[in-house]
Amino acid sequence: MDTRIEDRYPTRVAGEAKSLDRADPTVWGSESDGPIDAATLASHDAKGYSIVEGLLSPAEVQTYWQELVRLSSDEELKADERVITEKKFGEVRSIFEVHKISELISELVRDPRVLDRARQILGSEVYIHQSRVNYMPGFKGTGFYWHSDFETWHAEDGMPSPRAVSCSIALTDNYAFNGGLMVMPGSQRTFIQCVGETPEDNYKSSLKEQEIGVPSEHEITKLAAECGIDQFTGPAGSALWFDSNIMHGSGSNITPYPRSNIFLVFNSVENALVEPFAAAKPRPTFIGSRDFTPITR
Ligand code: 6CS
Ligand code: FE
Repeated sequence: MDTRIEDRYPTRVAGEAKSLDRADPTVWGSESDGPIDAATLASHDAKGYSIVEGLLSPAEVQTYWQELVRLSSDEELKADERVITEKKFGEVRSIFEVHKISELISELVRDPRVLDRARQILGSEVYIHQSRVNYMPGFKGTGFYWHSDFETWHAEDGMPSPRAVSCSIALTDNYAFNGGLMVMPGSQRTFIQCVGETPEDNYKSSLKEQEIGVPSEHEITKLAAECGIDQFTGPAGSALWFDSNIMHGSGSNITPYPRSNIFLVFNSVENALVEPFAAAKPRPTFIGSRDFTPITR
């Protein structure tokens, strides 16, 4: 662990897990810093998430959906370590570093509708910490248990503060019944410590089913009582912006309707990764990028 950086969010503890107050803002920028209006910015600051209806047009959705189908049926790509398959049935579950694999998605990262919002929320220049497509296929897509992304990114990638934001763009209609993402509004203001040392190469199993870096049922119950649970549903093309530390999860999908989303994770260039705070070595760069060059158009 890099001794020069104070660990303000200790986690993967041995004893009893505690919940800590967040020592950082949720929104760093202001209304004049980008396209998000004051009311939406204030709501994002309070709830830790905000929704943009129709971020992509129906025509764009069609183009990106075809790209996702192309990627998931690329037999050569399936052998790539960046492709994670479902534990039980082997369907493609996620494709990481998709902004480097797909020219189309690398353009989306630079699109002002996306890049300018990320810069405004984080109040600085930004770079991509992680990008992925989560397919959540029909019938066999398994969900993601409750977790804070930042808890993992802090422990295993060395992200100092929760000054990162995810943009989840729906490429299929997101319903309550096909694995729509659930979030606990306001939970980003509390850092829930997790119990248990990080195993060697934890990512090789955690990206299929996370067991370490998962809060206790007691903590989740407390947080749900305080914050409640909202669910992101909406037509393809809508986008959910959510704070790196918001408690979230999704159920499995037994319906015929896939819930396929592109996730772009922006980190502030002021929050560059250091050594992991609770792991022996950093995860591979396709999961936690160590190229902090700001994105420019
Ligand atoms: O470990 C990670 O970085 C990934 N795991 C989850 C469950 N969400 C964030 C990210 O994709
Ligand atoms: Fe997550």
